[in-house]
Amino acid sequence: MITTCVFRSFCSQSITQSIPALPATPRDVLQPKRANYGQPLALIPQRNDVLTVTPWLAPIVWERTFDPDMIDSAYKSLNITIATTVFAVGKYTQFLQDFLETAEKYYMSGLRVHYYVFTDQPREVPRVELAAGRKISIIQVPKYSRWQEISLRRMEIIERHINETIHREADYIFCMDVDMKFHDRWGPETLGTLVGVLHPWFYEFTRDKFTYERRPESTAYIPMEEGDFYYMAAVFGGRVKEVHALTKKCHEHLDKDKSKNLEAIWQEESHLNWYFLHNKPTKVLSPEYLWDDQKGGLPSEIKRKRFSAVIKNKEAVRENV
Ligand code: 4YA
Ligand code: UDP
Ligand code: MN
Repeated sequence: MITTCVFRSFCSQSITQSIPALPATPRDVLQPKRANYGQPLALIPQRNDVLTVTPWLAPIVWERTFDPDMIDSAYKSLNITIATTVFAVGKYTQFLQDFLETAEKYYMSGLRVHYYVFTDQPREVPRVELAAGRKISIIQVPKYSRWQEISLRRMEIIERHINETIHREADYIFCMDVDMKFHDRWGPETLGTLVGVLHPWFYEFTRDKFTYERRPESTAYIPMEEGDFYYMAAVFGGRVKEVHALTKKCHEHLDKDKSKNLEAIWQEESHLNWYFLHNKPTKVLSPEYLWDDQKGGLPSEIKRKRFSAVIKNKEAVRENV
């Protein structure tokens, strides 16, 4: 009988021979240590006021979409290191103290964090007491004369530094602006293969209002009828390998544009938005993770302000304005 034949030929191979050994993925399969948490109810959404998953099924992280204790207990045992890059060039060294002190209070508490501070003035890096398992490396970088260039050159400097050292020293990486402060928990719920953050001013708008690069000559060009979200370049991250690919591609595109005397409207942020349109983030962070103190009171959808841009006097801190 035909059915028997098919059955026999299938069973004659041993399962272990026919399936090649698969790599373990301990960072995607979480093993929380505690069992007594609130049950996720399939018919009750945690949030009914915001989008919590993208059309490509990446979670959008908002308060109440995750259980912080469960996340903490799952990540604690993994022994991972999170590289965190921050640039403080020229007068921006003044932001380091608050950035680092508040990070020690709220950022990835209990986990290994390796800060990489890129500066033209290593002596201006404040000594901040770090919790166990956390350290700082200081890397000297040149001071470009225009603030736009200081900002956009971060892509190639991060690319190079991942190649040189970070790839051996960390599992995940976040790249952050320095004119920022932490105000509340920023934990391992933010870790993912490729992570972008919604811009605090643009998440309420439709794509035609996004300040993408609109000149077709630029490699960062996004047509009016395309685009998912407007991501802010003040924070991006992911697995080290993925962020290396991101910075490499953005660097290539920045160079290509430069050779045609083009600079995208929002420099590296325009290129980041192009990259995320074509390489979808596997996790998106809500504006809780990138707020702007200039916006005043928190709207009802922002339940917690975790990290925000400090109000700065641009004329006083930037090189050429
Ligand atoms: C930056 O945001 C800063 O220069 C701003 O001071 C602020 O901290 C912001 O980030 C969060 O279009 C009173 C209206 C202010 C609107 C600010 C809009 C700017 O949006 C741009 C893209 C870039 O992302 C800038 O970096 C961002 O400004
Ligand atoms: N930056 C710097 N020195 C400068 C200008 C920029 O170190 O003179 C770095 C710093 O990390 C800063 C980031 O580049 O946070 C982006 O610039 P900025 O924060 O001024 O941009 P904005 O967030 O205002 O658009
Ligand atoms: Mn900034």
